Amino acid sequence: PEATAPTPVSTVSQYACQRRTTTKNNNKIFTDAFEVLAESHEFNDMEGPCLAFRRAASVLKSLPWTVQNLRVTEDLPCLGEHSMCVIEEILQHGRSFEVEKILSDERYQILKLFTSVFGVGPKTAEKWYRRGLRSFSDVLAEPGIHLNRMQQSGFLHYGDISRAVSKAEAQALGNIIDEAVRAITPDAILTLTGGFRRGKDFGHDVDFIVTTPQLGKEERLLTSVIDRLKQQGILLYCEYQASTFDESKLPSHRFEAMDHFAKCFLILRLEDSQVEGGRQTAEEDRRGWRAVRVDLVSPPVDRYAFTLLGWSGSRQFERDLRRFARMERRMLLDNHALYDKTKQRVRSSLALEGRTCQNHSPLSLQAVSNP
Ligand code: DCP
Ligand code: MG
Repeated sequence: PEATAPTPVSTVSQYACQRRTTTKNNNKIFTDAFEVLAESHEFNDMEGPCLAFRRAASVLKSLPWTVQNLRVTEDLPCLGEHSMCVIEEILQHGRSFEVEKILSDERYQILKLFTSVFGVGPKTAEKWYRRGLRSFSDVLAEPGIHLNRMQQSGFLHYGDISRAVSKAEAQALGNIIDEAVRAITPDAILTLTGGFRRGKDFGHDVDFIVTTPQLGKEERLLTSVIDRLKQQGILLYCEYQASTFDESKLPSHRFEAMDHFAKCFLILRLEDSQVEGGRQTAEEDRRGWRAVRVDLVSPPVDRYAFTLLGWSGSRQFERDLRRFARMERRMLLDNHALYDKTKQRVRSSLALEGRTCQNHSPLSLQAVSNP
């Protein structure tokens, strides 16, 4: 229920992992504005303000009520002066002029367009922009621009992979991957993770963890799965990264570092007929299939809990979980392990299973308790 009387704000934690958050966002008008501001700072390589706006958005997303006056926000954590000004503007005028200025800025628009291509990050987008390129056709016609394989398929499948993936499509992909892993190892473990595990209705990709109950047997699982998808003719793109996992290493301090497990970034061909209830297709889209982004990660089974925890997201939740571990528990957490600095030992995965392994069927789309 959209309560108007705020719950006591003093109970809202500064850590996303200590806030119960549903998929219903009661403050979208504010959080959309913060997302634009965060992105614009990201394009200007200003990490501090970028993270500050993302943190502010995350706090507002956790509120079971809509912010209706500035006073109630005064006691909320993570809302700085700048965020407050934006909220005030929106409360007064229904919109933020600062945000509108960014949205109409050419550089912002172009960088946003370029980074929407799979394989193009802010650095590449900025490089293209500085060369005077302003559209996809500019980029594709520019002599001397080398597109890597990922970017080439990003352009090739642009329309499909910029369209959101639905729950039904995620489920259909789950069935395809399930069949592939089980043909290779009947007792394989397959789990849907990422945004769909948090109960989101739509995602930009579908994330899965695949492993085997026998330690070490997971090493060749992913390459076998990839071979099989290739044989089936549904592998449109694949970037495979072999494992560089070293179990003697302590958890990393850095958040943005990716984990070291074997993983692959794929684009798969999904037939409409494989999606329950059929796929919603527009008049002009009668091919009978679409391209979808899929990520697979394959940890050794004894690191399964940490991988599941690390890939369930959201990004802010993960960032704050690590910050919470470090600041409040003197522990280091990453996707591989949890290290207790006080006792100077690595904790077993069991300590985390209460939250992560809720015993629901591996491919179920049932949401976890804290999105
Ligand atoms: N993740 C992370 N750090 C990264 C990349 C990912 O912690 N650098 C984690 C958090 C994400 C999860 O992995 O929630 C999956 O990544 P996605 O980018 O697929 O994000 P989501 O699945 O949450 O959202 P979307 O619906 O956009 O796919
Ligand atoms: Mg995802």
